[in-house]
Amino acid sequence: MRLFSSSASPFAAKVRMAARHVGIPIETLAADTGAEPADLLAANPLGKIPALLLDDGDILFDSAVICDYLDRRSGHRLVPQDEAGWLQVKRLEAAADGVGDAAILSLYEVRYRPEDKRHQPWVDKQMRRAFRGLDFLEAHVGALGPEPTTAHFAIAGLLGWLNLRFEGQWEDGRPHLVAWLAGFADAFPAYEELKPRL
Ligand SMILES: N[C@@H](CCC(=O)N[C@@H](CS)C(=O)NCC(=O)O)C(=O)O
Repeated sequence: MRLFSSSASPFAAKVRMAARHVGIPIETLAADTGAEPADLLAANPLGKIPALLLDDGDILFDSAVICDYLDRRSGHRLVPQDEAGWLQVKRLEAAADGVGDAAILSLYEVRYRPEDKRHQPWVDKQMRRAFRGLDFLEAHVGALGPEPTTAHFAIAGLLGWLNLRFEGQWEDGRPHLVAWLAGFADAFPAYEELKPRL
């Protein structure tokens, strides 16, 4: 299996960690989404990473669907199958993914738009969304158990990425998330190797 990926992506880090946890080997292929390379577009018509190319040529995206696939392949070691557990994990995974989606859009506004074309109210809206999502995670992360799930990997990927891109801007008022990440890194030593990095 090959994962179109980048070292900084929070979503790719989530998939890398989930695959490592369940012992499914994945070869990572660095993809420059800005260049829209043909092999990435063949694996994901949306041109985004992560995208997974299976050995039989089948393709999968996005990170939530790839993690669901890893969950199925691993005999459900990533998502609890009881309804309450499933709801909790999928809700927190979606919240973490949504925070990442919003914060990335605000970064892209700065990265890809000429200064005179930037629309600050739109950036502000994305950041309000991201911070509300972080507050939601702050309120609920303590209820996650010790056994790693897709929610753990989504939150850890997200916070690792925020430490790269928004250091000093997300931690205040969110002590549970800060402590949770430190605890996760202790409990899942591969985090240090697999977390987002520049
Ligand atoms: N919600 C998606 C988000 C994927 C995503 O936005 N990936 C970014 C990199 S972190 C990307 O491919 N950006 C390129 C683009 O939007 O053109 C997921 O969970 O996989």
